[in-house]
Amino acid sequence: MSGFHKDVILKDDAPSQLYLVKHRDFILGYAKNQNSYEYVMSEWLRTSGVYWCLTALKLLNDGHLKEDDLFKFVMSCYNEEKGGFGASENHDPHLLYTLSAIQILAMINRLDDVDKDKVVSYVVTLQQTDGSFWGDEWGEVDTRFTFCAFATLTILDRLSDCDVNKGVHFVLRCKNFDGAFGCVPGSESHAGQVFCCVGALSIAHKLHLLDVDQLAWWLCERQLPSGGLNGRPEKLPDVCYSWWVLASLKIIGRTHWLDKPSLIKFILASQDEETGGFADRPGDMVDPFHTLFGLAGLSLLGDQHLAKVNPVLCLPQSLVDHLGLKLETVSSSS
Ligand code: GRG
Repeated sequence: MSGFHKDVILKDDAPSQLYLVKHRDFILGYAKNQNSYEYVMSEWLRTSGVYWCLTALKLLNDGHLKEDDLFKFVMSCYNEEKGGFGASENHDPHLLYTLSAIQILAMINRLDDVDKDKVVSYVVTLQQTDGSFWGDEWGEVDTRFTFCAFATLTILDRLSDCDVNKGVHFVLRCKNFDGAFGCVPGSESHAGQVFCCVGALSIAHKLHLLDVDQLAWWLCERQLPSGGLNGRPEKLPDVCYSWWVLASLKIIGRTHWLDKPSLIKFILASQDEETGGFADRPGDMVDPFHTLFGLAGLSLLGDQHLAKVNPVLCLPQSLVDHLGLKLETVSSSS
């Protein structure tokens, strides 16, 4: 603990260089070892797990995963009747996994092999009269699902098939007195939800509706003396917020308000120098989720060894450019 914050103390001998090859081997080993405890226990989120692994490899400029196998896997999760994708074969479709599936198909250049009209229809029928989106037919509402819907539709070049203005209106109702956003109107501000709301507004080209400086202030307050970022006040730092917080700041043009060198130090200290991979914080177990968001955070911080990442879609910037996707950002100011 340090000062008045919940925090961690970085050890003097914590990793301080980026272990590129070890991270590649960690991700490839994770994908290959289908009998491991971790692999079996992650069936309920596999489509997202595959997206984290594939994106991590792309940021590492590595092309080792077999794209035909990935395509077969993604299509095995497709529900032809409903038009959405589930986490694994025979799992119910959900917007979370539909976005991951579409992100994977975009990365392996197979978007034309999916019935776009059906996927679009699955997404837009989940929009409610107040503009919010259900995650699936069971009716949970969350700003994560607005982001997933907007992102899926924009990758398919079909954003205008939903009611964008109503979606934006719902997002703005989730803004709190502190300038940040929660899951639903009136719920606690959280950096993950801020990312989803700022990302949705970027896709909709409505960033002018934000109070950028107030939001940037709240996001910068997430940085702790260790250099790491937390997701809300009085919580421990976690490498994944190097994505949710930093990407939000990137979209609103305020990354220079953070102490970048100390954030880089915290992210690097969260690597496992023996096995490869990143953990939520130094000394914990590594996993593909934190590995992607550690690498993506370092990419946003300008690491020259990594491919550039798009701050809204968390896809390689080269792919976003190739698809011609136009996502709004605010230019940096003092
Ligand atoms: C990756 C482009 C892209 C999109 C996915 C699903 C989604 C869209 C975004 C999720 C955003 C989110 C809510 C992230 C937070 C994840 C997380 C670590 C939650 C943990 O919450 P708590 O309360 O942890 O357990 P804290 O850190 O508050 O203690």
